[in-house]
Amino acid sequence: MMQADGIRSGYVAVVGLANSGKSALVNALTGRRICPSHEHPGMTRIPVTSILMTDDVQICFIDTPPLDSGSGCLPVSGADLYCLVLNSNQLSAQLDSSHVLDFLAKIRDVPLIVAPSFIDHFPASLHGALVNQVSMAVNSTDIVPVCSLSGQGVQSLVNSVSAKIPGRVELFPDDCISLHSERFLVSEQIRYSLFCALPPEIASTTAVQIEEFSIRDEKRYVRTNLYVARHSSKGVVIGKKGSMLQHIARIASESASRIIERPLNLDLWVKVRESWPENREDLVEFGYVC
Ligand SMILES: Nc1nc2c(ncn2[C@@H]2O[C@H](COP(=O)(O)OP(=O)(O)OP(=O)(O)O)[C@@H](O)[C@H]2O)c(=O)[nH]1
Ligand SMILES: [Mg+2]
Repeated sequence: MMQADGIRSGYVAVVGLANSGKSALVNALTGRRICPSHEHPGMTRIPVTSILMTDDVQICFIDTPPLDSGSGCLPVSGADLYCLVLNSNQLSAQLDSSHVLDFLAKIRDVPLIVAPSFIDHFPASLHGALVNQVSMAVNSTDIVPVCSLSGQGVQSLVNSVSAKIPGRVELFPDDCISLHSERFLVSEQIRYSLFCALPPEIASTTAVQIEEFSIRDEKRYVRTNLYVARHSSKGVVIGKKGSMLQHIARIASESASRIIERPLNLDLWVKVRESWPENREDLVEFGYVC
């Protein structure tokens, strides 16, 4: 049902197994690279929102941690719609996965759209077969194959999602791009830059903690501590004469300043918090668990 002002709004949780392409898809759907997307599995550790505003709908997409990483609970409750992303390269295995089957059993009456991703790995003549395979396994008539890198299928998916968005009034101001603070969005881009620059075993055990988030000389000044879990990692993160740290800062500044639309002065400091990934208090402090 359409409201008087013509805008309908809703929440769409984008779910799937690790590395199925959820974050890349949310970025393609909204046209903003708010969600860190990387080949390292488990890149998304907590739900991240990114909002799409069109002439008639406002959709808050919620990128979620992998179904196979968590507690077995629904990744997000209260969504108006779920979009299940399945990697087409492993379609049979993903459809048979106990995590996917558990998820499908739990969502009950919430509408579902399935988006087989990575269709660029298949000739167009096989895309129909992918859709058929999904339709035989999943109780959904909305199956939209996508490639997030080229954008193929993304507008069709926006159309399918829009058609299922409820008749609720506009939830957020027109210029709202995410429900998170700028500070959080910047810290996620710093975390992403670690994966781009460092070996995965060091990136995944380096926590990001912003100490100061202020404006200096019309730039966003961000002083950040990077906590490594071992003394031996500190030198790797700093690099020869600070070269690695500069490389990390360059990647993070470029991606973060695009999101917050302001130049960034990123001041990175490397500290050691021995074995923090094994310490629950540290995990809570760094935002990895609630
Ligand atoms: N070729 C191709 N690559 C893709 C596609 N979608 C995502 N990728 C790449 O696959 C990798 C994983 O994508 P993500 O979007 O980070 O996957 P994810 O499901 O969010 O992963 P987790 O956060 O670990 O659960 C990244 O390197 C993406 O660039 C696609 O449709 N085609
Ligand atoms: Mg992700």
